[in-house]
Amino acid sequence: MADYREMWSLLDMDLEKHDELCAVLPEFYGEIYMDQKNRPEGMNYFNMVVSEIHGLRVKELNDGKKDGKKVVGTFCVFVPDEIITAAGAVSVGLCAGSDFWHPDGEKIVPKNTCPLVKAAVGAYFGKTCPYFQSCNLIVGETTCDAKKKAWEIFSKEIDTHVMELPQMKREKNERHWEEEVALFKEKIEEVTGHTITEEELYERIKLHNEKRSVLKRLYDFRKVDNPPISGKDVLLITQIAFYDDPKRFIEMTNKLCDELEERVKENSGVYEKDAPRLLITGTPMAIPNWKMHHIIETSNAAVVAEETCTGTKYFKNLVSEEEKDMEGMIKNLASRYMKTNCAVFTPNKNRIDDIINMYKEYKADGVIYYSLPFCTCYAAEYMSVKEALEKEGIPVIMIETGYGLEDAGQIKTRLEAFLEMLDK
Ligand code: BJ8
Repeated sequence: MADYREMWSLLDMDLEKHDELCAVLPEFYGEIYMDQKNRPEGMNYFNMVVSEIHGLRVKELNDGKKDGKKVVGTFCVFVPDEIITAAGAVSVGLCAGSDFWHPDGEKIVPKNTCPLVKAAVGAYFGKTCPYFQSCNLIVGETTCDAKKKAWEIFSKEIDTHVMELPQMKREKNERHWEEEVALFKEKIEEVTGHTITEEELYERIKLHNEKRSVLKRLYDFRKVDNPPISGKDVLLITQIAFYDDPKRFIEMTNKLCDELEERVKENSGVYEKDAPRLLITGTPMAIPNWKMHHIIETSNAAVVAEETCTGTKYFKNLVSEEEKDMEGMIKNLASRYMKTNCAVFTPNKNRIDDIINMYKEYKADGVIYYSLPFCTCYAAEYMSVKEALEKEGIPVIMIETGYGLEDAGQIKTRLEAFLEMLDK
């Protein structure tokens, strides 16, 4: 990575502490990613993005800011990127996936807070994340309790807008969500000083649909008998989708998909023959949380899909392109986002259907129910998911784990026992 110290210093970052993070990431990434066999060439672009994670993209954001562009940080797949980008602003995902940020987070939130929230709080207040430092606005949502309280903490320091996400999906809740999406548009217009036109919003709806479609194209390659790309690589690409420039991301992912198409024709895969195929469901895996995938894929098994927000929840369902008037587009946006089956909803039966359908579609042999510690909604939902999967004869195991590697050996042992009992 080039020298960005001047930029980081202008962003008021804690340079010394940030150096510690920069010193460990390349080795960590190298161990997890660069040793994979038969990796597609197209992954070179994503390697470059990671190597420049706190450099090039942050520079792009800050160059844009000099031209008046605003940066908006988000934490949940319910926040409509279309509205942010239609106003000429840039959207970046801020969920944090490393325990590097926990000590700073624990100075502010209780130790027994979900690792994702604790890391985000630590990244902001420890001044070690240039994305946070670049934001003009952050957008929260009323999803889980940990996040709701985090918005109150952030709002003392930075302009914070909270979208009130209903916890049920009745018709009145859908109407309420539509109002929230309209209010969000007003807030974005206020922050950017730009009134979004119908043409601008329509163009952005098409662009983000295109991004969803390219991710779907990528995930479809994992359905074949001999997948041409690892689960670890696909997870990385999805994580990058949250902060890369959307047009460039679409172009580079399509390029990779062209290569994967050729690989499928040549039957060139990345796993051992007959490797057990696993579907992961549960809490999101923010970058650089690659722990579960790494344990699975170094245990001679394959991750063939993720029913998570850093998986299919991010791109499933397109926004209807039928309406071109503002009211119709807001309605269509609200309706698409409300189809996301997050465990904060009650009831949340559709998530179970999604898991069963994906198990069949991706020809999985078993399901890993992944939960971050202290995430009550996902942990509690395990009981009903397990019951439904068992009825269908689908093997499932729950693994609750945080970001630290201290329990990696124990997880590997449990996983190996689970793999042995799969019908392979
Ligand atoms: S739509 S999953 S991105 S809320 S893991 S912080 S729920 S205690 S991240 Fe999420 Fe939106 Fe739902 Fe997806 Fe809370 Fe649980 Fe932590 Fe979580």
